[in-house]
Amino acid sequence: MPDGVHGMTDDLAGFRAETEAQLAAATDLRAWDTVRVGTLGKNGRLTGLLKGLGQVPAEQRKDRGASLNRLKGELEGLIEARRLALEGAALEARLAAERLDVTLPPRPHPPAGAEAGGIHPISRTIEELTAIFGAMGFRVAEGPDIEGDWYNFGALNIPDHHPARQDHDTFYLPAGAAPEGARDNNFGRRPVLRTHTSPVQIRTMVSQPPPIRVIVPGRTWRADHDATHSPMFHQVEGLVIDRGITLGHLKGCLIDFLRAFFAIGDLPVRFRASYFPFTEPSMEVDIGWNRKTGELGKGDDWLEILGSGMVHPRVLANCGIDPREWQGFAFGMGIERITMLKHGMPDLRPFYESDLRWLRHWASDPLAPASLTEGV
Ligand code: 2U9
Repeated sequence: MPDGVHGMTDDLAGFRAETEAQLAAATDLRAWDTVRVGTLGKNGRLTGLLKGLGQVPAEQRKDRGASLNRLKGELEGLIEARRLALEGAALEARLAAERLDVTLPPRPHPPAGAEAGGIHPISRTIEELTAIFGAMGFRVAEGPDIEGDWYNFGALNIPDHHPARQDHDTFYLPAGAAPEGARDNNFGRRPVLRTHTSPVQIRTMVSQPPPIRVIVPGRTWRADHDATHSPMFHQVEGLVIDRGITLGHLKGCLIDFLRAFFAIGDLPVRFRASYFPFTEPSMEVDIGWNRKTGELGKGDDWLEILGSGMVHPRVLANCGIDPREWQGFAFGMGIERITMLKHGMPDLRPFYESDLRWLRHWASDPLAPASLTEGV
């Protein structure tokens, strides 16, 4: 039988040495895998030798088989050892490259030569509202600026003849201007720029079962422009729906909120009967202040700060919620207004004028967001 065919001239020690050299030359796991497959794989060199065993003359087969099996064990050991070595080296290299020196001093903020960005006072107030109401278990809900008539008015029990419906208050848009999602329930009327954030509470009630606790900060739109009114302004509204909710819950919640927001622990708060189509009874809420000095919490004058009430049973029914089982309260206030009062800002217009001097003066630190533990 010619040599070579049965591998008799294969120098197993040479094969081992060659494989060892190939492994040593494989400096990453890809190269290592090529060696592994070339040796132990289906068409690998060792596999080929084992397959050829059947053609080895019977008297040599036992010795040859034993040698090959020993070699196989050795090669498997060498290959595995190389894998461990390469993986270990890769890990070491990563650890060295990604090393963090935790003893370094913090980088200066802002970086040298750059101006720090700041949080706009409207955004800051929204952060504070979220921190205060968040601690009471409220979540933030959002919705579209372009609304359907039913969400903005109809569902809220605002009748057709209500002044808020008239063109001089409301920005109407051409039919078809509403984006996907706000086109439903227009009742064939023109889309509107939402005049309050209340349609978001309607969307919340329609889409999820009670209990509900949400606040809704966001942009609102009314055709009105002077020192204290802007055609675009921000509101925050709140809604609580649960079993057995009373005026007592409303009062406790709003008194706690006002004292936290204005950071005056004994801020006087007064509730005064009022009227809104979507709440019954309705109450306007005043805080104590000094009209002459503008100081909050002291003095004998009252300042109206927000509106509130128990959600009208018809509004609950409009949203498919049974008012005999569920009750709730709601409130609403202007974000610019409470921001101006808190900081003693005299004019509303600079909020939107992008005057860098004003922004630098009123911005707050982006690295120190509002939190109850810091005091808001
Ligand atoms: C639903 C049910 C009831 C929200 C409310 C007020 C009273 C209110 C104004 C304050 C100043 C708006 O920015 S402002 O002009 N808001 O007085 N808002 S109760 O009542 C709701 C809302 C949604 C479903």
